Amino acid sequence: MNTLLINDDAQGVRTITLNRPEALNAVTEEMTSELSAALKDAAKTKGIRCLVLTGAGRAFCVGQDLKSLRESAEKGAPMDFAAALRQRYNPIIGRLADMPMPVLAAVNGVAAGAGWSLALAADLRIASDKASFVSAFSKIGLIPDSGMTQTLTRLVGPSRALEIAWLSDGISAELARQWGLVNQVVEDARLAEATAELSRRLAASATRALEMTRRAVRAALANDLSAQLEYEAQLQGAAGATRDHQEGVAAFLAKRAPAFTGE
Ligand code: T3D
Repeated sequence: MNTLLINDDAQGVRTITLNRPEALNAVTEEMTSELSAALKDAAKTKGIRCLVLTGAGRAFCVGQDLKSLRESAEKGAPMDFAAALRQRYNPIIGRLADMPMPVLAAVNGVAAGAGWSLALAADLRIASDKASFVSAFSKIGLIPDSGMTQTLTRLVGPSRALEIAWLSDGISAELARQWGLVNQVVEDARLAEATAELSRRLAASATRALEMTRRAVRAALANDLSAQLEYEAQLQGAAGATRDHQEGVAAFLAKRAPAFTGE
C-alpha cells in the first residue's frame, strides 16, 4: 500500500490512515483502488470489530486530487466524472456504509469535497478542534458526490444541506458538532487517545447487534411504523440467536462485565 497506512491493535480496532500528507491526502486513482481493497479486506478479516478512518498530517482528506485531474486533461484524456464515480468512488462509499463492524472517522484536519463525503459515510465522527469541513464542489462547478447529497441532507435537512453545498464556506469542528455533523470534538492533542477510547469501546461490544442496529436505524428513514416493527422483529430474531446475546444475559445475571466476541 503506497497511499494508506493500516494498523491493527490487540482490541480488534483496525485503523486505515490516508497517507498522502504532502497533498493533504488528496484522492488519486491509486488511493481509491487501495482503499477499496483495504475495505474489502477489513470486512472479511475475523477479529476486526471496529474500523477507524483518519488522515496523516494536517488534513483528513481534500477530495479528488485536482492536480492529477488537470494533468489528465492536459494529456488529452480528461476525467470521465460519471465513470470515475461509478467505478472508483461509489463502491468505496457503498462498502463503508455496509461494513460488518462500526466505522469511525477520526477527522484530524480539513475534510473537503469527496474527503468530507468519506467522513460522512462513516457511522460516527470524532473531530479534532482544529478540523474543518468544506463542501468545495460548488467552487469548481460540480455537485456534491460520493453520497454527500444523501448523508449531509439526512444529518442537517435539505435547507442547511443546500446552504453548505452552495456556499462552500468552511465549517469549524464546533459548528459541525452543533449541527450534528460530528459526534464529538476533542482537543487536537487528545484526538488519538479519544479515538482509541471510543473505537475500543465499540470493538468490545456485541458487533453483530451493532451492525443490525445500523440496518434498523437506516431503514427507519424510509419505513412506516408497521414495516419498521416487522423489520425490528426479523433483526431481533437474528440478534437473539447470537452468542453475544447469551453472553450479555449471562454476564448481567452474574453481575460481571460481558466478554463479547462478536459472534
Ligand atoms: O468523478 C468525480 O466526480 C470526481 C470526484 C470529485 C470529488 C471531489 O472531491 S471534487 C472536490 C475536490 N476538492 C476541492 O475542491 C478542495 C480544494 N481545496 C481547497 O479548497 C483548500 O485547499 C482547502 C479548503 C481544502 C484547504 O485550504 P488551506 O488554505 O488549508 O490549504 P491550501 O493552501 O488551499 O492548500 C495547500 C496545498 O494543498 C496547496 O498546494 P501547494 O500550493 O502548496 O502546492 C493546494 O493546491 C493543495 N490542495 C488542496 N486541495 C487539493 C490540493 N491539491 C490537489 N487536489 C486538491 N483537492
